[in-house]
Amino acid sequence: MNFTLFGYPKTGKTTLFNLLTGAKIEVKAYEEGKKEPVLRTCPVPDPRLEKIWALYPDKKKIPATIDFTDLGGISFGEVKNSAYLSHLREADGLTHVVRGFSDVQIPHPKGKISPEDDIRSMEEELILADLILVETRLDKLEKELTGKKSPEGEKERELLRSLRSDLDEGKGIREASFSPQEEKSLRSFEFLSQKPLLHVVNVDEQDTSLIENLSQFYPAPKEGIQLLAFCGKIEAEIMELEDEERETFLAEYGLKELSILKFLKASYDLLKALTFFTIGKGEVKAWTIRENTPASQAAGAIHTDIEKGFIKAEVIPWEELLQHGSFQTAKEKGAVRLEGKDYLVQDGDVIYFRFAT
Ligand SMILES: Nc1nc2c(ncn2[C@@H]2O[C@H](COP(=O)(O)OP(=O)(O)O)[C@@H](O)[C@H]2O)c(=O)[nH]1
Ligand SMILES: [Mg+2]
Repeated sequence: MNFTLFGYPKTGKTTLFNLLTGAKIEVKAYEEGKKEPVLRTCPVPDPRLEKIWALYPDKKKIPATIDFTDLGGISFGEVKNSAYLSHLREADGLTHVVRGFSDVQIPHPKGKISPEDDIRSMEEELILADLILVETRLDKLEKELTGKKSPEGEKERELLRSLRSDLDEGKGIREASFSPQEEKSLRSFEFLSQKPLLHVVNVDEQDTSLIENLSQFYPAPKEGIQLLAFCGKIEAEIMELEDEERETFLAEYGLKELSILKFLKASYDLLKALTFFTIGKGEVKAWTIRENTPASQAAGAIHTDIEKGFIKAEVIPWEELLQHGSFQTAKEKGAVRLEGKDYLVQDGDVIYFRFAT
């Protein structure tokens, strides 16, 4: 799964990307950074994996991962023309990094630091990019439908017209609800205002109290949108320190925790993702999938052969596994359930897949 970091220039995108992924890409005050998007995979810390692995310390421990892309800056008003537009459309979720810090050396293009204005502008820009897409498709569809009967085409036209009127009113597509069929016909558009959106405000070193106090930036949260704040400068400095010193410095700056855990939690929530675990011959491993994934498809995350040859899933919630001390003991006690291919995998399930080759 991919979360793409984007935003206006000099907001702290690369700073955040470094914090999330441990990449050490240089951040600069004067030049634009790298023009090519950079992708890194971030291991997801998970205390449950640690506990399961503690039952099998001889095996390797392999965390789940989530991909982040650092996209580079987009000028105000330019999202619809941006060379990055297709990258935004490819993403599973969008992280909009918002300038909250003041620095006279790094002027804001609008001359004013106002996270709430920039959040609003960006949401409007995403909606505008979708509106253009809808209108282009509608124009084409109108031509296709002149003098020709196509119930399917007419249905699509009706749906797109209703989207157009929502977008015209400034409503993002994620605010509308669709039938499964409509959902399917919209999927290939990859609408930006339908993607999960995380606004991340990079606050000033003087304003760290805002991190826990976000309502002024975004008074009315909407479905599929979340808001977080962090201070890039302080966290980048803290990451330079040894592990033991980090806690002390966080406290000194009045920060509760490093933001990575908050980001990952928000990302999982927004993507409606969950984690399940497997205990293999040589490794204890965590996997990320979407909510409502059937067992056979979850098996496919591991290997397509396991999906193809799926027979049954042996399932136990991680906490119960810990009570029994091992998968084998749990099985002997009858605590491991046998589930079929349609079983919807739950967050925290430990699964052994039976399959035929
Ligand atoms: N004062 C201050 N400067 C920051 C902060 N975060 C980033 N910067 C500076 O802003 C400049 C641009 O940062 P960068 O992460 O490259 O932003 P990007 O252009 O959005 O990728 C660099 O000089 C950073 O040191 C912050 O929280 N406070
Ligand atoms: Mg950058």
